[in-house]
Amino acid sequence: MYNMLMTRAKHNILVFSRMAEDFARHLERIKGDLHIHTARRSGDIDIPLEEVDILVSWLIRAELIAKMKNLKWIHSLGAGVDVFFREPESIRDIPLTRTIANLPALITQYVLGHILADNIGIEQHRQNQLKKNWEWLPFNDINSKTVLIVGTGEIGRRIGATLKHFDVATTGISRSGRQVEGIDTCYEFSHWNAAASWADYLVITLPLTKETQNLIGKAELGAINPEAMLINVGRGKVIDEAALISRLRSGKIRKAVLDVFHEEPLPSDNPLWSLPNVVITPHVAAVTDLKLSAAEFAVNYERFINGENLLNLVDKARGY
Ligand code: NDP
Ligand code: OXD
Repeated sequence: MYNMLMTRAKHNILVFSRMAEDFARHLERIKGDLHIHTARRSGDIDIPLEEVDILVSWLIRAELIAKMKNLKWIHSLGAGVDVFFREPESIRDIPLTRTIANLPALITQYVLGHILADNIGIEQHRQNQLKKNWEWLPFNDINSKTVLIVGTGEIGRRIGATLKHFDVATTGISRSGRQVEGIDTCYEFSHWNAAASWADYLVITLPLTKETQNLIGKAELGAINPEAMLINVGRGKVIDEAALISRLRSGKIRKAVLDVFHEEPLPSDNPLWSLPNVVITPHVAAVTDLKLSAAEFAVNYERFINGENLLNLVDKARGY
């Protein structure tokens, strides 16, 4: 609970983002004594940093946050909050919330799109068309496939629940291994080998934390069913990228759809660009809808001024 007297006062909100003005426009509906400042880069900030009460951002340097000495709340404009934990001392004991909004729905469409396209063989049919090649390709009902969802949080659960409409068998892996709605059976990561060797599609939706960095290493990649397609929409650094390249090159993993990478933008000399069995997208599996996200923020702002617990709070100890 927050101190009512303190939180009833005027609040300076700094929206620091390349979409700052668009997001701030939606905040104008919020009633109350709040002053919204927007900045796309540090040079644009028009308020002394120690006067910022609430920071709304996603990609921001720790040194800037460290100078906001009176910060009372940080809200991430993205679902992944790993950037804030690069230098955790900068966020101190300040509550950190994150955006959910449209992200699980959108990322589900991305994942489903790629799974269905692969299962139907859209790319092979297109290649055949270009060669005027009338070739019958097998097209099995997706309900005969198994999808392993690694990370059964907001995004993983939504993907699982949507796959259920196609009667797909789903397995989940999470830190706790707790059973969740929308996924048939969930396990802890210690069951990776069995689950990965069984799956036709593996969907990684893990956050990047100290524990998940390189969690899927050479041995774990080695356990994946060679016929499987791997989709990574979580964070690039949860997979050992060099080991992944080697497995893909030797065909020991059939195909990968990658939206996130160790380094973004993906450097032009990264071998992933030219592997024929890799589909690369530039971290677009889900993009925050600013109106929905502002509405989510507005609900939390009301809770903030009423001294209530904030929603979508990040657990600082776990880092997600
Ligand atoms: P949640 O916090 O809701 O869920 C995270 C899941 O990961 C939980 O199931 C958690 O387990 C599991 N997990 C955490 N640590 C481990 C571990 N060490 N071993 C196994 N499982 C673990 O996150 P969201 O679903 O909302 O988002 C997931 C990630 O997706 C974000 O952090 C972000 O990186 C990424 N993302 C990518 C986008 C894109 O455009 N590509 C867009 C939006 C998000 P448990 O349930 O036991 O706590
Ligand atoms: C992310 C996001 O965390 O886009 O990647 O929200």
